[in-house]
Formats: sequence, C-alpha cells, structure tokens
Amino acid sequence: MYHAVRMSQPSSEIPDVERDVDTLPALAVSYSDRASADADVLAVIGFGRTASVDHPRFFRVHLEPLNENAPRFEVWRASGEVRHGRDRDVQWMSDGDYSMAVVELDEAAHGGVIEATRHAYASLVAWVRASATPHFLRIWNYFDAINDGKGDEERYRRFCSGRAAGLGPTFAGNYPAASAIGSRNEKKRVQVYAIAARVPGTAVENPRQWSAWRYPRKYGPTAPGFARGMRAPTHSPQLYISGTAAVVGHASHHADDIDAQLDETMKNLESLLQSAQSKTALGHGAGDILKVYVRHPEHVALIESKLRGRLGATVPMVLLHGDICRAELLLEIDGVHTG
Ligand code: 3EB
Repeated sequence: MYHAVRMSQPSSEIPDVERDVDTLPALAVSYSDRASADADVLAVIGFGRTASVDHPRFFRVHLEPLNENAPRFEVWRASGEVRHGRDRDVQWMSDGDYSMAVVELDEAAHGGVIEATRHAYASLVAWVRASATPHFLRIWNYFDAINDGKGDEERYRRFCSGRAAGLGPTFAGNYPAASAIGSRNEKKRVQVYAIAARVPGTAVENPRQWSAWRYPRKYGPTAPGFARGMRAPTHSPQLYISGTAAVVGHASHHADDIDAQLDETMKNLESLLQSAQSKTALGHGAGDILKVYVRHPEHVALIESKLRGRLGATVPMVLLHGDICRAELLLEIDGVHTG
C-alpha cells in the first residue's frame, strides 16, 4: 500500500507537498492534575474513584492509581475544535481528524461478558465506520474479574470471543493496537474505548512475539484481535504501543518473578520500537508517556524504581492497579512513543 510504504521513510525525505496530503497532526497526550476544558481537548480520562469532574468530554476508567503523586487525569489534545455527543451507547468526541469513542456496558443488562463485549464492539465499529474518522488506531479494554473461570471459561477468553463477534470479519489480520486489563468492581462492567482517525495507521508487529491474532488454540478458542503497535498516520512518527508483557513467542515467561517479567517486558518494548523503525529509545521521544498495569500493589516500588532507572526521571508514567489477561503475568505496559 502506498501509505504503508511512505510511512516507513524518515519524514525528512518526504517532500512537504506530499506530506500534507493525507497525514495528520499528532495527538498530544499528557498526565495532569487538572481537567482542562480548552477547546482543543479531545478527551479527559479520570483514573479511579477519586477522579470526579464535570467536563463535557470526560470519562472515567475504573482502575486505581498506585504510585505516589500519581496524576488524576490523562488529557488528549487534538488540533481542531472538538465536538462531542452521544449516539445510543457511544459517547464520542471528535475534531474531524481524530475521534475518541467510548462504550461502557453493564454485563448483567446485556447477557453476560461475551454478549456485552460483542454489543460494545458492534456499537463502536458502527459508529466509527460511519464517522469522518473510520480507521481504528487504538483500543483500550477494561472489564472486571478478567481471570475468573477455568480454561476456556476464563472471562478473558470469553471476552476475546465477544470482541471477535463484535468486530466482525473485516478486521482479520488488520487489527488496531490494544490493551485488555482487569478491573476489580463488584458491579461487572465492560468498558471499551477507541481512538480512530480520518487516515489509516500502519500496524506493527514484534519479532520477539507471535502476532496475538495467531496465538495457538491452547490460549483459548478465539485468538485476541490486536496488533502489537500502531504507527499513527502523522506528519512525524508516533507509535501507539499495545499492552506489552513478558510474553515471548506465545508463552508467558518468568511466572511469579516480577523482576524478570519487567526485564522481559522492556526487551519486548525495545524490540517493538525497532520494528517500528523508531529513531529514539523508549522514554526519549518527544512526549513519550506510559501506563503500567500492576497486579499486586506491593510490586509498585520495585517497578517504579526500575523503570525510572532505565527510562529516566521525567518520562510521565502512571501505575494502575489492574489484572493482566493471563493469571501468571504480573505487569503490562502500554503507552505512546512520539518521535
Ligand atoms: C499478550 O501479549 C498480553 O487482548 O487486547 C496485551 C495487549 C494482551 C492486548 C488484548 C492482551 C491484549 O498477549 C495480553
């Protein structure tokens, strides 16, 4: 594809005229203690219970921040003026180049985790495809009790089946970047939110890891539909990094060893950035930002100090209390790498 080829070249070699044709200004994402209501704010996401705010483009994720002085909000900024609304189950915000679309459903009201997930995905796909921004770049999935259930009854595996049913066949082998994390609320809900764009991005896979959508049968009846990363269709390079854990090939490594899982995860992240032809290391791009999902709060100090040691003191990161989709995995990292 013309687009994919062009995006693999350094932007300095692309003539200005061509660059302006169908690439977008990059979204800016930051953590903040303020829920800015500026006109260019695409969305404000509040972390956990404490974050509560009256803002037209606000939504909350039900994961509690764990690090000291953790920011309360994640703020996404676009370039144009942002409009917002609600279309049945979909809360949306858009500047015409990018959209954020959010669906949160009560499982009990929608026939359980599979059916609620299918419904959430079908709603998102219908809204995004009919919008000015029909191309998915990035999806986050948060739902409760992700590891409950044995074998193929595990809720993550059932979620994967609902997701595949809701996405439909058109996504096969052409998935957006994603994270899937377990929250811990008694009232079981499925929350799915997506960034979509007017111009398609380019999916990136990781040579250290099997593509998730090709995972063997033993991990469940329906392989997880996501790409390891997505290069945004931006003037200068921007990479959406999927949830990354200590999975090598298709197997989890270092069960119950947080130190080794963190090292393996960092290797996976470095490998993904190489595969995306990134010019800068993780934490050293312009505006890099990370989310670290942590299963056991007692691991927070170790994880934070190791990450700070490797990435420097300034890269914005929030550590969130969340369960990973395989019971033996203790942490997962996602983020955005710009440049
Ligand atoms: C893995 O590598 C870890 O199901 O959307 C990471 C990112 C993981 C996204 C998803 C799952 C998902 O398989 C788990």
